[in-house]
Amino acid sequence: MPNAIPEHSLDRDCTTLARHVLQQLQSFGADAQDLSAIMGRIALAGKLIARRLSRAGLVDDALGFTGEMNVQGESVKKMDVYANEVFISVFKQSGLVCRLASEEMEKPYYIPENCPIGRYTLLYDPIDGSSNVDINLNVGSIFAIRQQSGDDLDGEAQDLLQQTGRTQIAAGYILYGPATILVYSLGAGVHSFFLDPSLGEFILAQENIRIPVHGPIYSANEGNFWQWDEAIRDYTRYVHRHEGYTARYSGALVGDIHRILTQGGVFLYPGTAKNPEGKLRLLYETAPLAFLVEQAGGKASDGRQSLLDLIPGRLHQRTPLFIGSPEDVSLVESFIQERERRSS
Ligand code: P6P
Repeated sequence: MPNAIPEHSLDRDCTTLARHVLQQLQSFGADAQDLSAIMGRIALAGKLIARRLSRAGLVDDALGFTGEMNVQGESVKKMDVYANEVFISVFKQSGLVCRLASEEMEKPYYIPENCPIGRYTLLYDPIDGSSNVDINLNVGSIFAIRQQSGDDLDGEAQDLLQQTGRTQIAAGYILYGPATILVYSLGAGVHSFFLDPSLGEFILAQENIRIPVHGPIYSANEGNFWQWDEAIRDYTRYVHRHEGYTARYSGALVGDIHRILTQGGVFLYPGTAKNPEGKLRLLYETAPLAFLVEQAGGKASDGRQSLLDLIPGRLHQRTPLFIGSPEDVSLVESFIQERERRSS
């Protein structure tokens, strides 16, 4: 009997995230199973957060501010707290990770049970772009997985402050938009999954995503124009004056990055005179995204060097971010180099 359902669509529907991880690693060994299970937990966190976001307007106490300030000095949204707790809850009893380091927590959360040394650390921004939550615009979660090294006896996670982003084992994001999608890399290409609510599964959509070498989009908060270095103002004037560029900026990093990953261009969050390090955090925002974008053939720098070569001095260290198509990131860097040449 001819196939009632095209073979490929059935096979695709069976390519869940957990299965894809094992395919990627070409192994069914213990480490591969652990990573597959970790990604499955991250997917579960994404489903729980997506469900909360879809009902937020109907659930008491889901929206608005808690009245607290986080370690970043930012007002905390109720959804930030909820999403942070979701990641803790899905990993607490998993036996898969030892520590969770989050934008929302001053210090890492240590899993209470006895955790074998050398296991994994989850670094995450539970809700990135939370200013969009109350107005029903897209937000995201950003995650990275690293191997714990050393014994961390003092509970300060010092090993995280001795490694570059190239030690990340996996990284990615979940974008909560009209559809909920998960984009990740284990270091062998970038792959996307769509959440099928009818199945409750993230199903493979695209493998080996490649970012265009150049694209029309530049994504920056031009409200900061007069706080930027002259080099970034030079770049901005350039794209204003040349055909073929268009500005897109959502106020939520994950959505802006996903647009650039798909259509090409560059996202900029430069430092300013007041905050030379910029706003975005290295360990759980810019390094995971740099890992992912470089895996897709893109580029990510702090304006002078690859973001993946930076070693954080503090858990919540911030970095300037220029990320996207290689030609567009290099163009921004060329304006920085030109200004430095002139001033030397
Ligand atoms: P600004 C959200 O608060 C965030 O961390 C990123 O998601 C976003 O790209 C950036 O900050 C927006 O910052 O200063 O433009 O509001």
